[in-house]
Amino acid sequence: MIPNLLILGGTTEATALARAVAEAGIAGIVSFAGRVARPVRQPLPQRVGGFGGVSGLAAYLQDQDITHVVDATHPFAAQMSRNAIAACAQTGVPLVALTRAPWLPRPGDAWTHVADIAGAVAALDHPRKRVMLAVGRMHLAEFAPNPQHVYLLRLVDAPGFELPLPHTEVLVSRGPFTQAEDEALMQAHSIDVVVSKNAGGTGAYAKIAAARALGLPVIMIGRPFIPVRQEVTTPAQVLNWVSHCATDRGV
Ligand code: 3Y8
Ligand code: NAP
Repeated sequence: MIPNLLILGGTTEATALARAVAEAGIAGIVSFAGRVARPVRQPLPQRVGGFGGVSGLAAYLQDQDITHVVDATHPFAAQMSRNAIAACAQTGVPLVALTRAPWLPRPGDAWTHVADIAGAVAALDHPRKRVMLAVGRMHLAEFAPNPQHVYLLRLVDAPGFELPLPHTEVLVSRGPFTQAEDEALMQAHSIDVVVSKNAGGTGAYAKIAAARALGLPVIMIGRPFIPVRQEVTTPAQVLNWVSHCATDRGV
């Protein structure tokens, strides 16, 4: 069987995997949801946009003769991951997830763990602070119940819509970021508290290290539940999986 991979992308690790797949001379395509204007260039062909739910993804796998699916999406992209599990179960196409461990607090960290975005909103229910809200654009409206704060928003693209918060400073910047940049940013904006998803990996960690260096508290949002699936943590493990796993279709 000649492998033909679908990589569900949108993370630093997915880009690194695409490079390893291209260098190994394996065919594949990287898929983006189309959340941002210009996804980072990939060393493989890429496609942008939803598949149309589980049925759309299952049809895509069959129409494109995909032999393996690698879910390298962000740990908060839970809907995509659930759809991949269902579509691969339906079609018999093998699935592996390329994941990254959650960050763990280190000495000097001042984290408040919350279960989800709503928990982060509840943790902000106090008088005005200067809040670095580095959770992207999609969930900003959920923070509207706490309009008293001054929010520093870091977004991949300019919002393109009326912001749901009255006091904001918007920084249009995509990662990966560095600790030095994030320390300077937090000092320049006199940040009191940082709100972060527990993304794991390296591309978003800069703000966590910067907060620790500056002695700032972090409201850390835990990951959504994703049903069990096979998981690996490096591109080499993905390539090994591809070379060793036969498809149920026996091709
Ligand atoms: C569209 C594809 C690479 C990938 C880079 C990683 C690192 C930089 C840090 C902060 C946190 C945040 C956000 C973030 C990071 C990497 C990685 C990561 C966080 C791109 C990308 C796409 C997206 C979508 C975007 C979300 C948003 C989340 C910004 C590409 C750049 C906050 C997540 O405007 C929007 O609608 C943005 C939406 C989903 C979360 C949200 O809820 O708003 N990522 N990010 C993917 C697609 O269309 O399928 O252009 O490269 C990828 C990256 N973003 O190869 O260099 O691996 O995590 N992305 C979070 O972690 O909290 C920023 O500011 O400190
Ligand atoms: P999500 O909520 O899990 O998915 C919602 C829908 O978006 C999916 O059902 C699917 O639509 C479409 N979709 C998501 N990822 C896709 C992909 N890689 N290729 C094609 N369609 C995709 O996803 P999300 O949280 O919005 O994340 C979207 C993308 O941004 C993902 O690629 C993810 O890796 C990246 N990202 C997200 C975050 C984050 O914090 N959520 C952070 C960094 C990067 P259909 O049902 O129509 O197929």
